[in-house]
Amino acid sequence: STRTPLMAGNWKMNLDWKQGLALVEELGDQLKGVSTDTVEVAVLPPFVDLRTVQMVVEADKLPITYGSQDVSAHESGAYTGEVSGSMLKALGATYTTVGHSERRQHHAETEEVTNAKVKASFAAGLVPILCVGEPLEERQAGKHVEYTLAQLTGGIEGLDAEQAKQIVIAYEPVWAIGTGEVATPDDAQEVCSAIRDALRGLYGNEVADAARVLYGGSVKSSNVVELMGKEDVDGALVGGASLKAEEFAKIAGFQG
Ligand code: G2H
Repeated sequence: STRTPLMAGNWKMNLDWKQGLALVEELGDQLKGVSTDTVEVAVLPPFVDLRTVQMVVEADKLPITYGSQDVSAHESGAYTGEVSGSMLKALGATYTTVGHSERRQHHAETEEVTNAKVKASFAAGLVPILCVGEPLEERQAGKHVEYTLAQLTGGIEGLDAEQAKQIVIAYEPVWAIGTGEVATPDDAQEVCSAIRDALRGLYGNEVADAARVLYGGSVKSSNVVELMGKEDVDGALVGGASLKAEEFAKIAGFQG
């Protein structure tokens, strides 16, 4: 396919700014051994680390893009504690994660909020990485595709074709997150291809062939090659394994 693979490191609530600085510098070093012409490497640090990441990436001209783990649904104003898309854009961010299952679970983010955040991202010139994926019960009941597609269509509602083309969808089955239990490559392919088919049905071939669909959930250097071998898996959203520069660079260098 013509889609450039994306390996995005979701640091979650880890690393203070000094540790984040050390990690991004080390990642820059480690990536010297990786052909970054054919893969895009991104980091998604906590808000308070973003300025540091920006400075290192710009100063050292690192082949790393970056973004946030969340964004406000609102543009600006009296929303104490929130961070807007335009603030992130001003830091040079390319992406923002939206609707991660940890946001849905622990911060009660609804489908409506997720959709509003997706729209706020585009309005600010950011590309949302929309996370979708089923909990264990839905998987056991065989309803994982249905459940995930409902999150997808709810999350992208109202987008135009240009936006849908740019969006990144991350399929993260909740039972595989941070548990060490990775979905099999076939499990990942089944849902990633269903996501692409849904985009095809809604927006047509051009959008479906351009939009990147990632897999997330316990991705490591030891399982990334197999996952990336699947036709509709265009990259990975990596949590735990993105906190070690050497390991994350290995994941980014999956093509050898
Ligand atoms: C899933 C993933 C990154 P981990 O949340 O978003 O984390 O790789 O630690 O399972």
